[in-house]
Amino acid sequence: MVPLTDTPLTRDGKILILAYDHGLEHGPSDFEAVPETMDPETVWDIATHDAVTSFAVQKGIAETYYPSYRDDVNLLGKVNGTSNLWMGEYDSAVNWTVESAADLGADAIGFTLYGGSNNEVEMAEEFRDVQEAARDHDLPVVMWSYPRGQGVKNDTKDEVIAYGSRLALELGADVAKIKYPGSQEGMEWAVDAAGPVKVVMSGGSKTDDRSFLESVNAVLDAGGSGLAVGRNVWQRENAMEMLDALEALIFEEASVDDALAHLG
Ligand code: FBP
Repeated sequence: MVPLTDTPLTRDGKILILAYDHGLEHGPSDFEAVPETMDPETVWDIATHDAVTSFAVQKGIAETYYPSYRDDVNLLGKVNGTSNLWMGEYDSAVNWTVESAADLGADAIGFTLYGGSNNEVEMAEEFRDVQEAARDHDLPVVMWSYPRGQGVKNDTKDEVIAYGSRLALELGADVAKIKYPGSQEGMEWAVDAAGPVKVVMSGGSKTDDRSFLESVNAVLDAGGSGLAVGRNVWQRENAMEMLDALEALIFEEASVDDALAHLG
């Protein structure tokens, strides 16, 4: 494993990844809630908040904007992804090489693995190549570990989510990004299953302030290392205030009520 304390991916051992690959994964409708977020610069500006330990984007958004933000943002190069227009079994095209991301200055690499998909074998082989190339560049690897597809009847079951975090350990990731199982117990199982791999919760669709912060708090109480979040930050008009709240909760051990006080 890459010692994460020596990388920009963590702050005091905790992680807050801001994700903005939704234009590829979901399409431009995700930007309707706050139309300014269609312009990547709006979200790059949000990513300069101190709470954000790295910003996860695809190659095109990285190549176009990272040169203007390299002093203020740590880049997590998300090297695979698929559009919502794809209607086949779950899969994710490798759109970017680790070498190219490293040349641009990436601080970490991100990769989606759909365990249980009929494409799992090919995806695991692609992950092997990405992970080994990342090791050559001393870059930590974050696995978006989402068991999905024909082999998975219920992707929200605790056992399935813990299997996802275990896959990250087995295959050599440094951080596992998993869906929140819905309870602290479920999250504890997923954290245990990952061993020394740090586990972060995937933000999910936008919810109300308290429910969102309570789920983040449950993740931290379960031994999770933080959050990888997109819509629950930049689909809010007060994205910077939400990051103030998350900074208090994740890095300053504030209570949910104290964190909520940052929201106007
Ligand atoms: P959110 O916090 O908005 O859920 O973003 C996290 C993320 O993993 C993104 O990186 C990705 O685009 C999206 O969720 C994929 O979500 P799903 O596959 O569930 O549609």
